[in-house]
Parts: sequence; C-alpha cells; structure tokens
Amino acid sequence: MEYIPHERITNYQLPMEGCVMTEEPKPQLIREKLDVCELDKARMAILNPALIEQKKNERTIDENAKPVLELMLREGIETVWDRFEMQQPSCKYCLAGTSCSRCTMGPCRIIPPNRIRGVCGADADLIVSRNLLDLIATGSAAHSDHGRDIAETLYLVGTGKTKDYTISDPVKLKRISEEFGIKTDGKKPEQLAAELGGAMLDEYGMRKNTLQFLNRAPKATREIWTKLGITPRGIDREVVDSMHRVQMGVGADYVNILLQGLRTSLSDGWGGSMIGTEVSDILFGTPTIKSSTMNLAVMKSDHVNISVHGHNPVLSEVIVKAVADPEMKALAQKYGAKGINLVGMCCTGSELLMRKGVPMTGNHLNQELIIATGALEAMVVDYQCIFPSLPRTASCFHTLIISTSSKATIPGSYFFDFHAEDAYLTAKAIVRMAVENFKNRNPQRVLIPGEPVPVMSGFSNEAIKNALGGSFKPLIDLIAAGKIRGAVGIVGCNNPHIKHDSGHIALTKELIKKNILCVETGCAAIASGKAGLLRPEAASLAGNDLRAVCESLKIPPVLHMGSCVDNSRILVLAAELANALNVPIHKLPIAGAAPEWYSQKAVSIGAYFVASGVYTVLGVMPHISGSPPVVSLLTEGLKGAVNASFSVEPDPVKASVLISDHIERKRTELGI
Ligand code: BF8
Repeated sequence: MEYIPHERITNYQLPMEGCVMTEEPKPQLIREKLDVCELDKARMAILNPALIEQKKNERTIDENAKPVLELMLREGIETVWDRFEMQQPSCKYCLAGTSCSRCTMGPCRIIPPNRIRGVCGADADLIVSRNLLDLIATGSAAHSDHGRDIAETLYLVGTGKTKDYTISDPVKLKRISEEFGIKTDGKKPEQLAAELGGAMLDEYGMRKNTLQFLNRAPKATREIWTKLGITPRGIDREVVDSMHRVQMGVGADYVNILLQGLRTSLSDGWGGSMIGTEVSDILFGTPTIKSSTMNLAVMKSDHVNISVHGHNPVLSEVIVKAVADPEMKALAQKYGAKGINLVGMCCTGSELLMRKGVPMTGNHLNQELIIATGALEAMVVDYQCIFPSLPRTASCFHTLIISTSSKATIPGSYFFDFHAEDAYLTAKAIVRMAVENFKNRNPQRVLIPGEPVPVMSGFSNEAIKNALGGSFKPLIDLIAAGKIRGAVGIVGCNNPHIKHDSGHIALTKELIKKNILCVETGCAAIASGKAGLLRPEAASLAGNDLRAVCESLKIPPVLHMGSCVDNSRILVLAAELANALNVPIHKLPIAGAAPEWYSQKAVSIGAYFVASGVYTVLGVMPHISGSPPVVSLLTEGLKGAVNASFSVEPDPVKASVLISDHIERKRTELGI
C-alpha cells in the first residue's frame, strides 16, 4: 500500500492534494493583516523613565536585549513580560494543579476542607496527576510528530518524491539501517532511505510493541522499565493511551497515571525525538565542531535579514539553500541590500548552528525583541514555541511573519503550505517575499545593539568522540580520575517567572566551577552562548581540573549538543558511557537540570530523563503542589522504581549543590 504522507490543507485554496508545484506558490494571508500597533501602544505606553530602567534590568540579563527591550517599553510595544504582569495574580488552584476543566460537569476546583472532590469524584491526587499526564503527552506528541515529519522526508527522498533534499550522511544511514535490521549490502542510499524511513514510520504504530532505539539503553536499565511495565509499545500508541486515561471515568489512580506518564515520555526520548535527531543527521549532516556567533547583534543593518524560528530543519535547511540562490542574492542587491543575512532563533536555529554554523539571534524570550530591532524583513516560522502574538509585534514594524505549517497557521501571518515535495520552490517564494520587503524598512527605526559573541557549536556524540580520538574512553578515564567530576545536561526554555537567562547562566557557572562538564541543548545552550560560555576561553571560569581538560582539548566547558529533540543525544551519550562501564544509567555520576523550563515538551524531557535513571532538578515548580502524594512520588517514591527522581530548586546556587552532592554520591557508589 502506498504511504500517503500528508494531506494538503484545503481551506486556503492552495494546490490540490498530491500535486507537485511547478511555479513558486503565493502566500495566503491568515484572516486579516493585523494593524494593532497604535492600539497596543496607547494601552501600554504610560511608563516613566525610571520604571523603564527598572523593568529592563529586572526582565533579562541579556545585555544586547536590554536596549531593544527599553525601546519597546518606551514605545509601549507589548511583550511577553507585559502579558505576564497583566496575568498576575495567578489562580492559586491552577498553580497547585487542583483545577480541572476537562469535562462540562465542571469546571471544578479542590478547596479543602469541604470541596475535596470534583463533580465526578476525582480528588486532588487524581486531578493533579491527570493534568501532569496531559502535559507529558502533549510534549511527547510535539517532539514525536516533529520526528515523524523528518522520517517522512527521508521516506520521500528514498522514494524519489522529493528532489529538494539529499542524503548528507550515508554512513549514518547505513549504520542506523543495520540497527533496524535492514540488509544494506549492495543497496543504494535511496533504497535504504525508503526502507529506513518506512521502518521508522512504523515505530509510531504498534505493530512491534516495542521501539528499536530502546535497545541502545543498557540492559539493566531496560529491565527496570520491563519490571515497572513502562516500556513504550509505540510512539503514537503511548500518546493515545495517555489521552484515553485522562478522559473522565478512565484513569482513577494517580500512581497508574504517573507511570503511564513515564512510559509516554520514554516513547519521546528514545522514540520520536531520537528519530528526529538521527534522521536529521542523515539528511542534513551529522554536526561537527564549528564556530559561529550569537545574540541580537548578528543582525546586519545593510543586509536583508531573515530569521527562521521554530523547530523543524526540513524547512530551515531549504531556506539556507534559497538564500544562497544567485537569483535571490541579485534581487537583494537590486533593492539596495548588500546581501541576505539568514539568522536562527530557538531550536531550528540550533539545528542550523550545529550543522551549518548559521548565526543565532537568541532564545525563547528574544523572539519579540528581534522584530523590534527594526531590521528584520521576515520571521519564517514552522511550529512550537512561537508566540501567537508575533503578528501584533510585527505590526509595529515592517517585519512579515511567514507561517509554513498547516498545523500552525497564525492569524495575521502570511501562510505558505510548505511540503518536502516542493520545498525549494516554496523556500524561494518565501525568501523572495522577504527580500522584496527590504524596501519597506525604515532605517531610522533600526537598533542593533552591541557586538555578536563568538560561539563553538556542533557537539554531536560523533563530534565529541572524534575530538577525543575516536571513542568515549578518554572521557570515561577523565571522569574516573576525577578531573571531570561528572556531567550535567542543562536543558529547556526561558520562562517569564525567572529573569531571562539568569537561571541557566548562574547554574552553569556554578557547575563548571565545581569541575562538572555541562552539556546543553535548546534555549539553555543559547543562553550560555550569549553569555560567552560556549567559547573555549570560558574554560577560565571552570575549576582547575576541568579548565586544564578544556584547554588541552581546546573546547569550552559547556558543550552545545543541539535543539530540544537533540536531548536524545544526551540519552545516547549516557547510554554509551553506561554500556562501556557495564552499569545501568542511574549509576553514572550525571544529572539533568531545567532551570527556566516552561513547555509541555520540557515536562516530557524531564520525565524521560528521570525514567532513564537521571536525577533532574527543575528551577520552576510544576503545578503539582496541591497533591502531596504526587509531589512525594516524583521527588522520593520514584527512587524505589527507576532509581532517580526530581527535585525543585529555583535558587541556582542551591541547585548546583544538590547536583554536585548527587554526583559525588554516585562516584562513591561506583568506587571512583
Ligand atoms: O524545544 S527549549 S522554549 S525553543 S521548548 Fe521552546 Fe523550551 Fe526553547 Fe525548542 Ni525546547
């Protein structure tokens, strides 16, 4: 049976399903062009200069962001921080996780001592655990559906349905095909791509009742999962199972519900996210160590600036090709620009930085600020972590918001129905639209503060091994000798509950001072990049032993391992270290941390770290405090099940002590 990858969105009168375009497509304006700037400004611009100064310094530690934030405060252009303030005070029942609006018998809140059950009879434990499972399933679905889009592209490349992508790493294609039990002898890369793409798409169903990449975990770790009954049976299967359990009248036992949360998260980390990472490497190249630059100052005042924002490299990789098209370059010059400057933001930015060295503007809370530089012709987005308010911000400037995923059309944006089959034509149309918008820029409004910071990126596991001479053995020896006390994966987002980037940077600095190597992904890594911690020179901030290791290898003490789906690289690193030592993952001197997390995806990441045996410290309290049994299970009880647990510690210095104590305990248990 032929695999039909997707249906084209029909309600925007774009090309028919399955039809491949021959001409550049035209965008469709979603709803209507927003022109809300004056309205917003009238509402917001009431601050006196002293208050502006205070707010700017309270909101971020990103020095390049501060002047832009100041401009937005001065002009009354709304940002995430303003909306956050307007949402205060938060509902205390929502904060505690004890409100439920899942069905129309409610909504319900648990208000002791009398209102201790919702209309259906659910108590605080059930309501809190159901809410948490919902978060995990949502995050897992987001990562895994992203992985599916990448696997689908591999399949389309293999079956010849798209000519706009190639196989960039045939060696990895062969290696992973063999891992999936596919015979590779004498087969061309295209045939392997079709077979592997098909096999990976099958991982989403439930035909095998297990996932191939789980076999990468140490046997002893897998046995823990089997014993607990949390081995994932299929990627989609676990998300659907979770959604079933949160339906009223199904899940009634908070322990059962939380165990399903762990299983669903494992289907993300060792399933959908790992597929996303590995296939992206096959298609676009396995990252190697490279240099680039970071922060808002990577924008160029004399160039057309285009930012890609979101997560899926299937879009951003082809935009890279389109901006290099001589026709597009000539067009930019025709409009008076020196060239086209492509910059990245958030995770799709990390994908491009890791593989192509494309400069990065910033992380989650920078996304509105980049528009306010006045120098951005287009913000091209796919999905996840994209503020729906971006067209409002853009209406105060000339920036075009260009959406590209039928799952994530945004009112006020210009929408292109992007698909792998005709990716390049669409990418060219997008770049053309951005270039033609250069003439609308007001040079008086351009504000690009400061200088870009150099960064070193591209630390895939393959690149780390290469730097170590071909295997992880030197790293294991350094850990055994105590030169590196252990490793911590610092991951996750920005969250307006915490001063922008401050949690990431304070924790990272404390840990490297204690000779603990930091491996980072997502917005945490970008925070470190902007703060200068992804430079080899940052070794001077590390403890003496780690400093000496970094100086001899000419690497930073903080390694950028990629986007959020690339947390799967951290799982693989942990698995390889554990397999080399013949121990389960939970015995390693490692930990995880998410100092500024906000997203459902981050909940899933935290859950699969812990389920895999990695102690994880959160800087933001999840909405679970209304159920002491749930809190106790996650922070203590899980130790008896998966030999790892969560802690919540907003103070980065105290968090570093928790982590360092944990690492030293693990070292003692290992006898090193
Ligand atoms: O997946 S770290 S704010 S950009 S969710 Fe989002 Fe969080 Fe950033 Fe990427 Ni991850």
